[in-house]
Amino acid sequence: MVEYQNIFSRVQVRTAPDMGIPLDSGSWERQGEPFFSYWVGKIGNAQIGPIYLGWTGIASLVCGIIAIEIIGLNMWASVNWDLSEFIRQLPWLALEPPPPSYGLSLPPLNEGGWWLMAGFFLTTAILLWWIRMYRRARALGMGTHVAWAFASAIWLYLVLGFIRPLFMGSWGEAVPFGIFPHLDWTAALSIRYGNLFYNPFHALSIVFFYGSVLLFAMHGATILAVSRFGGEREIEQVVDRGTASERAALFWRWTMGFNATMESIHRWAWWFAVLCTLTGGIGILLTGTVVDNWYLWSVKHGVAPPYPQVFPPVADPAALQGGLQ
Ligand code: 07D
Ligand code: 07D
Repeated sequence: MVEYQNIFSRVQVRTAPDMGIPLDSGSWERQGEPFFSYWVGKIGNAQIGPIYLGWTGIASLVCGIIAIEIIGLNMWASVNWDLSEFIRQLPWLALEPPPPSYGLSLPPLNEGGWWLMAGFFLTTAILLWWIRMYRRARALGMGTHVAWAFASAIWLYLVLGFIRPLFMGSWGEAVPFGIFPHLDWTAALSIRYGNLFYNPFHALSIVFFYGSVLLFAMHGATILAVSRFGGEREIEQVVDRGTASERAALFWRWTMGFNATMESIHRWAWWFAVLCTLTGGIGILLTGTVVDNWYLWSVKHGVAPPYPQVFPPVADPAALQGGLQ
């Protein structure tokens, strides 16, 4: 039976490299001499390249490299250009957004200007990459589902670093660049706005996040389990349900009474992934703009109980007779 517990790919196609379909005249040539790799073949297709660059791809890479360079050099400067300290402290180093006093104006470079510039180039890189994905899908006559799923992640990214700061009137609201610093920001935002757990959109985002993991595990495991019947040839199994998809369906109908189909499971996966960042972005956009304290909001709406009055109310000393006025 161990023979059928296949976790890593065991079949590798070795033939003349597949160059892909001919492209229309507006497109670039695909770049690079294709080659095969045994170890890459264990986790995916053994053929590497050719890659399609195109001008959106090149422009995106250039912008991405500029962004990383601005971030990296600023971090390096913050440890006085000491290379070993830069490497040692890298996870803690940051490029911070401007202080709140600058609002949405252009700050000096060393007070958030570099952050603004890095953000501009990173965002441009991400948007250009989105265009690239959309256009490559169209060039292949595919649907644009991947691009729209990516758009949902970009939505959350834009809310965090651009749209919400715009509504709040300050770049200082945005996320810093840095590995631990961006976690500190995440924790601080939650505390500042009364515990993000009480934000129903954060809860929804978690539902779809956990749900994506569960669905991915269920689907991946199911297909591996029926791959001895050709189950990984999913498309054939959609249009001509074979014994693999029959068994996969039956397994879930037996164990939980309901089953997705070979087609619908991919819609489940797509929607769960997309809704994670879609609901998340809504939750963050409401935070500080519409709702200032999610815990008090929950108390008001009967979701959370108020804290019991254990101690007598505290009087503000300044308001007492004889206090400083
Ligand atoms: C596995 C695909 C590959 C992608 C990887 C990430 C960079 C950044 C930059 C050194 C699943 C590549 C990372 C290019 C390098 C510098 C300056 C995707 C896979 C491997 N986070 N976050 C991480 C980003 C936010 C949070 C890790 C990005 C919000 C928590 C990595 C963004 C909030 C935890 C990272 C972003 C938040 C992390 C691993 C953008 C709320 C962790 C990511 C653009 C959502 C985890 C030390 C990963 C960790 C982690 C990147 C935004 C919270 C550095 C690029 C502001 C709680 N985040 N994050 O595997 O270990 O993703 O942190 O919005 O615990 Mg984050
Ligand atoms: C960040 C989308 C943008 C990414 C893009 C990718 C590159 C790199 C490199 C290829 C991740 C660009 C990529 C540039 C290219 C290479 C190599 C997606 C991003 C465009 N939370 N929380 C979430 C949980 C708490 C907080 C979501 C759990 C505390 C804040 C998720 C817990 C506090 C925010 C989630 C928990 C807090 C979130 C993120 C538990 C901290 C957000 C979904 C068990 C003390 C974000 C509405 C996601 C959000 C978010 C989970 C706890 C704060 C479901 C499980 C209470 C501020 N939290 N959280 O997909 O949307 O992110 O909130 O405790 O902003 Mg949370």
